[in-house]
Amino acid sequence: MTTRIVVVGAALFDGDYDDGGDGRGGRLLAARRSAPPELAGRWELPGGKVEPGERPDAALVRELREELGVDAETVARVPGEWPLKPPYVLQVWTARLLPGSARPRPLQDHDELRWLAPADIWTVDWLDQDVPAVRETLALLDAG
Ligand code: 9L3
Ligand code: MG
Repeated sequence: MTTRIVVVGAALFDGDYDDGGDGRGGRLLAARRSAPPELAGRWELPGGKVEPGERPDAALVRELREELGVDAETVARVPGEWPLKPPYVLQVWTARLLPGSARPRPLQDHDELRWLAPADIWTVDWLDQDVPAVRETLALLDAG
């Protein structure tokens, strides 16, 4: 039997998401992977593997601190789950920076960060598995 391991990803926003086209809405953080070689250059929702006994949302806060040097909190689970290379599956939470947090910077596994306005979401080369996750995140926000 195969153990299923959850990988958590953050849809980290810098303000309220707004598709109104006035350019004042919140932006989504995308992170470009620098490793491993087969994923380098592709963009993702930052995050990583949940450790044994760890709550997924706590894992995501930990990963954001390790990878980006920020203090963040999760807001809501994005419905759905997306298969990665077995045994991994991807789950996503919307998240925001806590007051007083440092600005995100690429500390591990990434070589560039970009805040994407709603109109720019599809201008980066997302990892294949992150495409449906990003789409679902935007659908959730548009519905709310
Ligand atoms: N992964 C895919 N999309 C994401 C994340 C955070 C991770 N948004 C994949 C890449 C790796 C695996 O999950 O193959 C574990 O991620 P990490 O621990 O290397 O970040
Ligand atoms: Mg990671």
